[in-house]
Amino acid sequence: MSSKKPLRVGLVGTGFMGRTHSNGYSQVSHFFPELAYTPVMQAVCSRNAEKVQAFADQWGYKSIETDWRALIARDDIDAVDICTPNDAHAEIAIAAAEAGKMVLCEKPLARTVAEAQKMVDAIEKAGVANTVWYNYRRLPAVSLAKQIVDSGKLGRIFHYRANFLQDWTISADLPQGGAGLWRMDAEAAGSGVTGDLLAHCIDTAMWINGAISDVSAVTETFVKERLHQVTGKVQPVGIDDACIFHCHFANGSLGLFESTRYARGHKALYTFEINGANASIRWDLHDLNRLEYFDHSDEGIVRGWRSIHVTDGDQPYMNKWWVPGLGIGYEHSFIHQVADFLQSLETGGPCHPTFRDALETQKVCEAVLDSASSRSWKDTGVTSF
Ligand code: 4PW
Repeated sequence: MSSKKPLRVGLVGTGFMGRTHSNGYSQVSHFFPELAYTPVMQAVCSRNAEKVQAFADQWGYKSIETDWRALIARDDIDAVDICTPNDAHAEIAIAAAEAGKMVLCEKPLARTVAEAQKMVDAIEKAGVANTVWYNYRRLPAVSLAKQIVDSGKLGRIFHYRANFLQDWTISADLPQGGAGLWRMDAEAAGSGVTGDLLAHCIDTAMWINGAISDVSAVTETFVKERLHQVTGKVQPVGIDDACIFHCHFANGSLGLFESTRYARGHKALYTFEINGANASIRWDLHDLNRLEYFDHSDEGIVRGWRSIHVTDGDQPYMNKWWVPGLGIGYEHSFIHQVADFLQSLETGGPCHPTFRDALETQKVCEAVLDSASSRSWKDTGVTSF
């Protein structure tokens, strides 16, 4: 019998993110044994009983539900974890908060700022623990980038640039909507690459470099009509296939962001680079344990880009894993988020990004889309982060 306090989790959604979160719950106590809480995979919920049972069997959930309302009504669930398509986030999160459950929500928090604001209001009124799964913050090399910037080593920051490039929607034969393709459907997703991919870049950027004040954007939808899997009709495509924006950060630096699902050859290339007066940093998801660092104060004969293999025990999260030199992967960012959430229950502090933090990211996303449609600069309304 474990002496740990149980956190009984009810997961809603059994797709790609349902798997990453379930892996996080399964692994966390093996690698963070000092935590007072341990997740208990109490129930998983999805509409199809056969599929959800198979998921429960595969991942070790104790029970299933086919209606999220029934899951929320259970008194043996402490935390509801939302891994559904984006159009269900608000309704489930608000109902869960009103029922006094802790809420963990996949990114982006919502489809719009209005929806996100209602979620924040419900969460804060209920006073329940909450977090949003902007997982890339918790890769050791990305955390180290923040640590280095916070230390002041870069000096005044001039530039922040980020890309998130994919190529999976180039075929005009790819349908939109329905299972596996809800990201292609504006009604379900809220937006295309802006909410799906740039939201990650914006969260990381504001975490490391502070608030984004105003934006100027261009978006494009390269394939204008696609078969909709649910209606069976060929319908206009409402999502942005690509988005490029530039911006001012509140600290005076300039930002440049690009995301597309039409960059042939790129599957999930998330990169960022930060240039300061004294030093620069760059990172690439395809080599996620490595942080590149250039320090102008290095002695001239050895000055150049250093390639830091972020596997040392002194570096963020790494003392939890193997021995120096051995890397970890994408899935570990979710394990770290579970660990940090459990830790926050112990300390009573927030687990960032909270719903309120994610609302600020949503404001930037919405300003980006408004800027592109109005062809004008837009203030984000974000003043601090
Ligand atoms: O959240 C994003 C997803 O919707 C992910 O980080 C990468 O892009 C992988 O899948 C999509």
